[in-house]
Amino acid sequence: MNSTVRIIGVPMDYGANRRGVDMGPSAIRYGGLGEELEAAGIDPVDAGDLLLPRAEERDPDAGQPARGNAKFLREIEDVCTRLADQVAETLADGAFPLVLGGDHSVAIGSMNGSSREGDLGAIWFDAHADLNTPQTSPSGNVHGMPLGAVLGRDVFGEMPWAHAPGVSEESIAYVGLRSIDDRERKLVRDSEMTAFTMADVDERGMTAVVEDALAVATDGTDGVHVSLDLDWLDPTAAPGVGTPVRGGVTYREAHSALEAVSRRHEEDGILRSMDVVEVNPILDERNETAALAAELTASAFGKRIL
Ligand code: 6HN
Ligand code: MN
Ligand code: MN
Ligand code: MN
Repeated sequence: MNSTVRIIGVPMDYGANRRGVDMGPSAIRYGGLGEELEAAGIDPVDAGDLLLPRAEERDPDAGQPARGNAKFLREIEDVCTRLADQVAETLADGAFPLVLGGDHSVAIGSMNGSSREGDLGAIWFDAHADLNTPQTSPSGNVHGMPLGAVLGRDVFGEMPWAHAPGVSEESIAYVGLRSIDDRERKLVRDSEMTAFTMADVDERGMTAVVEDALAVATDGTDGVHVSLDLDWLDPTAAPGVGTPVRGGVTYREAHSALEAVSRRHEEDGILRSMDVVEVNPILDERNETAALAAELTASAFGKRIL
């Protein structure tokens, strides 16, 4: 990794159904992010956190789209618009934007900012598909919609802050998928995205799957966004998340996945931006999920055992 890494914290929980992920940025820093990145040979610059109102002070229904259900959409628009500007500014300064969530709706802002000046591929390390829209969501929680948003599906197509024209389906690869809503299943199947489920990881091994995912995300794009949702891991390794799903990635598999990303980046500088999301310190055990988030980030930036 050659460029400076700029850490941008987004203490946002509007998109999740539980309070707590708003403390993620602090917990990941406290979990050793700075030290871990230094061990990877990176000198991070911390830009601090975006300032945002507490969820209790806001009306979740105030920004509802005329069609569909998406709680706190007005607040999420405000935060993601500011985040997208910061991410774009970071890239313009020649630095690497590392965004700490917050719930997964922060990825709407990261990806919009990161795709302003070129086509962006993405690797989605997550138990979930996050492809809902206000029309399809069973929960109304926007953290289940970031890919639906950047792809401009349904009402998101009318929201320029959400739809990122530089992101297209064929450049997105899921890794480790295992929890998909009934309506979402058809959406994933009918899409042009590449989905590597946990069954693919079982069969082929993590490294091979990630290398294929990288091939998808780099083909015809100018850079790759890595979105790391900590519920991608098995709850035994990462208990501090709001939507845990059994049968997830192990501690070692997770490291090997992000090491594969960094190997590819060392070859041809593919990484453009990253977010680390859904750490919930209230549900965590002695901050271990936050510390793991810090470790995995360092793996992505080239930290090795030896
Ligand atoms: N996440 N598919 C469910 C929903 O409510 O749309 C769960 C989404 C979880 C999202 O963990 O980022
Ligand atoms: Mn997610
Ligand atoms: Mn998830
Ligand atoms: Mn589009």
